[in-house]
Amino acid sequence: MSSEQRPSSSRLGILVAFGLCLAGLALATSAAAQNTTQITVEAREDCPDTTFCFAITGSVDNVEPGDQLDITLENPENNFQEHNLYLALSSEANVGEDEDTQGRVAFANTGDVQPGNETTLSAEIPEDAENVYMWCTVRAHETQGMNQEIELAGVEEEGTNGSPSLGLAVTVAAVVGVAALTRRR
Ligand SMILES: [Cu+2]
Repeated sequence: MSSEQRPSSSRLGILVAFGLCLAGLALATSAAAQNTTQITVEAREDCPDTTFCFAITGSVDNVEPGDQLDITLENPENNFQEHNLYLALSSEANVGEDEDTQGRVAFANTGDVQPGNETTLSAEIPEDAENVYMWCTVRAHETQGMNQEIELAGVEEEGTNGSPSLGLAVTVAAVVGVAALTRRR
């Protein structure tokens, strides 16, 4: 490499490195974006297959870890009992078992709602969640059908494309590259 070519090639290198910086920051920022999903859950006492159940209005198909989930729990006035809604990681709940899930494992809950009332709960889905379990803690409602599991979208293996760690790694590599090139001149 001749001495005249060297300054222009390192200038090009700096431009490429700055470009990588911007791409890395964009990746890191997009992966951290938080969405809000609004659903309504009706507490039902006249379910087709079970004594009690939840009936969801609205889609939970695109709820991701780190998102905000706003749930309005409605207890219709022709119901006879109070109901509530608790949210936990499925891994900490007794999903599909005959045993009640303890309320203390919940990361959010509505408290009891009497017939004719409704309440809205704003919950942030934990970043390490894969599936979320919602259930009613009143008496034996959970094992009598008042439970539902939500499978989260966008749950990936660590280090795959689009993760915050990849974006940060690209940014750090680009900054180190700029520092090295600047020192050489
Ligand atoms: Cu209930």
